[in-house]
Amino acid sequence: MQYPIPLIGCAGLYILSFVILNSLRAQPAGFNYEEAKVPDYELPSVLKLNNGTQVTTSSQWIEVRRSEILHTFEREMYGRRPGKPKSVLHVVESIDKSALGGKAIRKEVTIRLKDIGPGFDLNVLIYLPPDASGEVPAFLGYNFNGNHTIQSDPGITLSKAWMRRGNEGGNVDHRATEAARGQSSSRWPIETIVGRGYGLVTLYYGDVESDHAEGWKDGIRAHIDRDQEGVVLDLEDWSAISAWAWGLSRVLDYLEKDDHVDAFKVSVMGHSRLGKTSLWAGAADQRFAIAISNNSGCGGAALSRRAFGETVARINDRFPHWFCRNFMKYDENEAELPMDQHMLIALMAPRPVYVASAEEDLWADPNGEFLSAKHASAAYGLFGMPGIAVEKQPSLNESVGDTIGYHIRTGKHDVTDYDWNQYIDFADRHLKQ
Ligand code: GTR
Repeated sequence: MQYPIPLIGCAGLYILSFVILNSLRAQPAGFNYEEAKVPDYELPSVLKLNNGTQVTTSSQWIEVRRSEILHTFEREMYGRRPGKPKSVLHVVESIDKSALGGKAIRKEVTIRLKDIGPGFDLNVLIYLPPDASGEVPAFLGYNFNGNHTIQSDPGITLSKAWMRRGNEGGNVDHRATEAARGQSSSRWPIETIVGRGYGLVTLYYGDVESDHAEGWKDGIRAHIDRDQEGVVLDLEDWSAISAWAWGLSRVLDYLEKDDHVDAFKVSVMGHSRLGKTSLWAGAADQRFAIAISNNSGCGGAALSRRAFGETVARINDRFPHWFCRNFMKYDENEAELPMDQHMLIALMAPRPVYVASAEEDLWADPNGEFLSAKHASAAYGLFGMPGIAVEKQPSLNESVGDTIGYHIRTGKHDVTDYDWNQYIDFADRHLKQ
């Protein structure tokens, strides 16, 4: 059968404009996407103390250099954070031992932050292997659109929180409806995760702070005014990313008490802005065994000085709430940063860390993510560990590295089964010996 020509024309045009629009959205115009146009830059040294002394031993790292770098990131980029809240209630809301047709145990837990404000709850969803009798290692990561989106399991409580997506993905007027169930399931291969002996722990990042410039008003930043040392913490001394990272630590507090999860073997994982969050969570809280950054890009794994794809000025302009006030000093001024993102990755040392890129995700600067991982390796050397152990970015769909893992896969900015399979293999290597 032949289609009438005008119909092909319209459909063709529609598809073409859809493809162009999508790629424009993924790779905004007016930014650098060419390696040859990366400016010359010099990275601050991971191994040089602020007073210029060279760090040569692991004890210098543990006792001095690590906290110097951590404080620099706190002061200049992500901000400080509060300590552990005093009054917290953990309520196990439900356990279903035959979830997903008997393939997993599902558990829902409320973490009620009582000293923060009435009804301030973190709603945690946990899947465990069906035969889990003792404690299992687990992946912990925020979801973007509510727990109910990670699987079309009708037993998951539908989130009542404000959603970033207004009228798409099953939301109406920024609130979830039944139609939102399972909308993000391609990013959460639960059966694979539990099938390989891991738990999956997730919660909606908007439970801690909604992701927009005024989100702090209903989030924890409106309620806490002291950092962990008891020093005054103004709103812009910290940031949404620090608040979200702090929330992950509160989930880990709960996991320390959960009989089914081994809290010494929790890998904190996140995609994109939540990958920036997982790296900062792992840096700030050394209880996390592994940190995993999936396509985290600018403000995450990618080196800021390369100004490839998204830049410091652009991220601060579009997302002024993600970083603390001081970070704005570096708009179009990356050379003045006293640190760069390789030092964020180095803050995991000697714990394992995994950085993943995607070929089409130029906005996130895949090579800048790789170079960060590579330059962080110096800190691992102090412990006699090889870090990434390769000089050049590997070919597509090849996972490399030792204590620092890395891959660049084909495809776009997303989380895929390929990514998860690498994370599970990496966790097997480091947590299951
Ligand atoms: C983009 C932002 C990136 C990345 C991404 C995401 O708009 O420019 O830094 O974090 O959002 O989180 O999906």
